[in-house]
Amino acid sequence: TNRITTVTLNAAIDKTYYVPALDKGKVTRAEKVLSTAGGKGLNVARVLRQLGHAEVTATGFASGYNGQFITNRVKEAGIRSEFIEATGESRLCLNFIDGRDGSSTEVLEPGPTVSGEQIALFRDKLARLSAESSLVVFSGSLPGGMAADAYAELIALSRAAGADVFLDTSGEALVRGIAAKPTFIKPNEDELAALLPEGGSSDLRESLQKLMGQGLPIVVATLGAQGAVAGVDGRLYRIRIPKLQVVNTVGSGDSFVAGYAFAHVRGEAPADCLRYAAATGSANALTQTTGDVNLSDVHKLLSDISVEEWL
Ligand code: TA6
Repeated sequence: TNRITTVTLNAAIDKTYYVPALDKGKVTRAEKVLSTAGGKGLNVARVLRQLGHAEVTATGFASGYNGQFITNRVKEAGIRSEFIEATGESRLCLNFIDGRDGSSTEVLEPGPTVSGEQIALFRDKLARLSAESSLVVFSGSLPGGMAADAYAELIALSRAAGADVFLDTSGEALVRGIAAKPTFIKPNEDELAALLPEGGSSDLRESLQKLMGQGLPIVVATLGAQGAVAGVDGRLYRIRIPKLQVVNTVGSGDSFVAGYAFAHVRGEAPADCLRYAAATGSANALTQTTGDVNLSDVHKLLSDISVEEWL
């Protein structure tokens, strides 16, 4: 089976507000509001479907009326919905796009705390879903109630069930999660340094090499308009993207992960996975909706992206 399962432990309704101007202490009226099923893993799941991956399952915690909105949207997108209901209401994540310069300002709610009983139910579900998946992608922050090393434990569980594992998170959850040696991580530039015991170096190449040396096969650092740098199976790569007519960059990191996963499960070479990932991440920035790509944009972008070995 080529099923990909994405894990969103703190699912959200992502709301994007297009406002003429966002000024602190002032009233502004939104011109347009877009609502989607969010939290990083759900963006990955949706974009995988848009790329044409048929078998996608989404799991994690979703709660209350907001949880119902989220799971309805998931099903409408052709994704198998396997969420555990937690207590309370799933969170809202707000993104205000300022009409003057197109900049994004995000406000993310903490979301509900999960109980030990709910975590146990989730573990059982994850074990079952992992056994029928070739890849499990863990994305986003941990909800209240889950320990900082939760990802390490869940990764081990998915691995034991036979699935390959990607991890895209930040902070302490990432620092502790990498102990379980996920196949793919995507730290930002600051996190790269924080992941190395000696505080790392300012040299990106050295940081990537050290992390690969720790047994992490694929390490990618995305650099916004500058593209990305990556270490894959012992080799370093530099990825450059074209200048984009940016509309909404929120979810571009998740779209990058979806693109990489899509090519990776098809056995593509590292440079091709990186090119497909960068095209998918870039395509997301061209649409108004968070975690949303047009396949035609992805295909057009592919030829404008350069992937070179970084010698
Ligand atoms: O990557 C963007 C985004 O997925 C938003 O859509 C929003 O839901 C947020 O990240 C959530 O991030 P978190 O790490 O808290 O799960």
